Amino acid sequence: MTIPDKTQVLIVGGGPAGLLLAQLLHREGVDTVVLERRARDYVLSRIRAGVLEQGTVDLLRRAGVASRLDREGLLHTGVEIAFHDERLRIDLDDLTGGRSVTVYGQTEVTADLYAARDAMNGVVVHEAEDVALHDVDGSSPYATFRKDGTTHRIDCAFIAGCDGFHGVARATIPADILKTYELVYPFGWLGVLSDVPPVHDELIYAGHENGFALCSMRSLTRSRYYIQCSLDEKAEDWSDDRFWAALAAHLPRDVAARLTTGPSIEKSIAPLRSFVVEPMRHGRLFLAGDAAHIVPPTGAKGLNLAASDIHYLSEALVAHFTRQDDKGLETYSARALARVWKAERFSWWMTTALHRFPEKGAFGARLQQAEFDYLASSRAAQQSLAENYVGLPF
Ligand code: RFL
Ligand code: PHB
Repeated sequence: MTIPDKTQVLIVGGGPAGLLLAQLLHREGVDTVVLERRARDYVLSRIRAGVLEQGTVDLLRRAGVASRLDREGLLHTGVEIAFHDERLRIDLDDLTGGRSVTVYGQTEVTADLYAARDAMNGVVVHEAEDVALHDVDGSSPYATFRKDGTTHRIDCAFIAGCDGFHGVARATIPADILKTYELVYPFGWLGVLSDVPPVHDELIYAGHENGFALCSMRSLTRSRYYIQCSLDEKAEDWSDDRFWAALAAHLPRDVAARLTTGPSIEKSIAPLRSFVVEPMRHGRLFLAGDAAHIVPPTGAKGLNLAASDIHYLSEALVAHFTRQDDKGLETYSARALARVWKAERFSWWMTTALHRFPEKGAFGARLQQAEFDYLASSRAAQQSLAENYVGLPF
């Protein structure tokens, strides 16, 4: 692969946000180069999100990368919320007038996007080290990086910072321009992937006095489970037996009784955080996805927000290159943030309603019970949950 010395849009980060942007721009004749810090195999083996909003599925279809998703994705027309031993089905289809979500792993979305990138002979520079962005607020931005010991420079018209929470793009924006909003939760999620049939045919988000648990899946034979854990836990300290016993102790008894256990394929701990930076644009640098915002995973919004950012950004860049229309670029940050903050609110609300917060005491626990009872008794409350869970329009 030869590394070009210029491109129209330089994309930092070869995760789902970066590759989806590359794909959408390619279809409109806009040239891109993707710089990714990690090796391709590493990127393709990361286990993350599992739930796609309908808007994300539609966008992946428009991008021409949904044929496997359409064959293998599991359509879910409902989701369960449990509290202690009580269970409540939220009928997404009925409450939202026919909308639903699709269970299809982020790992698969990323693999499909890489296959599309290969098919277009698109450049992804893997193991790009020390990526640095220059003159982003001038008229001729460029990136420098090292690959196999050689330093490269790529000039471009715009840079898309799709390099996740720990990336370099956000750090390029001067601190006095960027405003950061952050809430760190005093716990994490311990997740396990296992080739056992899921305990239920829909997801179960379970609030419990022992802590939150989530029963999710990747297919009818592969389960993904999470339990709330303290931040000083280490995944290595959790044997499979210890995990299955803890999971059963976080679920309604009738669900726990039906659990099928087996060896884990992957086990990891993720901290929970709410985080937003404003604005999402500085000069010719545009942030998208986890580079600009993080949600706790409770509402399944992270990947879906990355997708809606990329929808706005791709439209704006295409308008610039094909019609010399810069309105979309000028309004990108405000449009994206309007949707981001609603997803932040929803993810914070689901996290707060269902996790164990010992520091909130007996009053906090009663409020959580009241929250669940209200949800169980009010179609309006269920409708609010459902419309957010299937995803607000973009
Ligand atoms: P990514 O996926 O982090 O990709 C960023 C890429 O940039 C690269 N990079 C760099 N490249 C070059 N130079 C540098 N200096 C670089 N620094 C970093 C990285 O190697 C990486 O390849 O961000 P992106 O594309 O914005 O995508 C966001 C999503 O990955 C994320 O929001 C979701 O995974 C969040 N999430 C979920 N989202 C959902 O919508 N539904 C879910 O069900 C859901 N479940 C989850 C989740 C995230 C989780 N974890 C582990 C944080 C469950 C979990 C457990
Ligand atoms: C997952 O399957 O990994 C998953 C599903 C729903 C969430 C978070 C993670 O809210």
